[in-house]
Formats: sequence, C-alpha cells, structure tokens
Amino acid sequence: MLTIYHVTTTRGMRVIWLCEELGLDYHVEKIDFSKEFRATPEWRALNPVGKVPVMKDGDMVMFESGAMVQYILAKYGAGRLAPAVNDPQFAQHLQWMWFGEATLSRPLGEIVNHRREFPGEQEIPAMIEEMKDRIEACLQALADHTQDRSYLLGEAFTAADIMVGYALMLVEMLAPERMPAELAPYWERLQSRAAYQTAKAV
Ligand SMILES: N[C@@H](CCC(=O)N[C@@H](CS)C(=O)NCC(=O)O)C(=O)O
Repeated sequence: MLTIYHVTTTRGMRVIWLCEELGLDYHVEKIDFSKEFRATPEWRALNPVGKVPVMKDGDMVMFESGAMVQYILAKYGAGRLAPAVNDPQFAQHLQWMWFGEATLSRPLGEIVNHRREFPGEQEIPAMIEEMKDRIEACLQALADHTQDRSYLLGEAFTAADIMVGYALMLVEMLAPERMPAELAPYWERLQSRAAYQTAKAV
C-alpha cells in the first residue's frame, strides 16, 4: 500500500491523480504545511529539504513528485499511461513529464515562495512579472503543441498530462491572465477527468 504525505493542492496531487487513474490502493496522510513542522527533524528525516510530498511504499521512502510518478508507472503501471522504452514516443513522454516540473512549475513555485517570504508591500512586482513571462512562454509552447491533439502524446492520456496538468492548476491560481485561449480546450479536458477532481479535493 502506498502512503502519500500530502497537503491539499500541492504536488502530492500528481501522485494521487495517478493512483486514481490506475485504480491503485493508496493512503493519504495529511501533514502540517507550516514552516515550523517542515523544519522538524521528524519531517526532515523523510524530506531533507523540508518540502512536500513524501511517498512510502513499505520500507521505501522517497521525495520528488515526478520520481514518484515514474516509480509507480514502472512498478504498478502494467504498461498503462506511459509508452514503453522501445515505443517511438518514449522520449517525448519523458520530455513533457519533466517539462511539467522542471520548466513550467519552477517559475510558478518561485512566485509562491516569494509571496510567502515577502508578503504584502515587500513583494517585488518586477520579479513576479518576470516569472509570469517565463510561465507564459511555457503556456504558449503547450498551446501550440495541443492544437492538433487531445493530449500531449496524441489521443491517449498519459502521465505527462498529469505532470503538466498539476502545473496548469497552479497557473489558474497564480497567473490566469497568462493562460492563452488556445490552451483552454486541453486544460478543460484535463479538468473534466474524475481522477483530477478527486485528487484536487484530497
Ligand atoms: N520538485 C519537488 C518540488 C516540491 C515542492 O516545491 N513542494 C512545495 C509544495 S507543492 C513545497 O513544499 N513548498 C514549500 C517550500 O518550498 O518551502 C517535487 O516535485 O516534489
């Protein structure tokens, strides 16, 4: 049984969304997201940089949401939601998986962290705008790519859509004005999935 240490609408959502899509059993432990709790030795023993999520599978403990998604696909996916290594789309799948975290979620996370550490009048608007420009470049790339396909790899929904879909939820929370209209059909397709809605509510 997988245990996911989670806070609502944080990156553990990707893992929950994937488990829901695959019909896997999992258990969610909600944790205290305060800086104080995340600094405790107890939490640092699970996540050495004090972030969420953390996932356990028996004695195995891991942090990094994208790695959790890859672990679950490899161990419990039974070939579902990702192309096999010898499939021509294997590389594209990895690319969009990591684009979702390393390129699109990064400036989104910087906005969240900046606002937490420098609230109200301490906020530096130019910094926020710069991050939003980076986000917009990613969104335009996604809009262009999804014009002639239902999902990132074509007509089949894959885990790459989960990695990117989580980031699009953050865009809606943090920079909705930067979402290109042409990206809306793809984003609506993701939001209409029951597994997405369940994961968002946990
Ligand atoms: N690359 C990591 C990023 C983890 C991360 O930034 N988590 C956020 C919540 S979604 C967090 O714990 N932020 C608190 C902080 O950075 O202080 C992953 O994908 O798991």
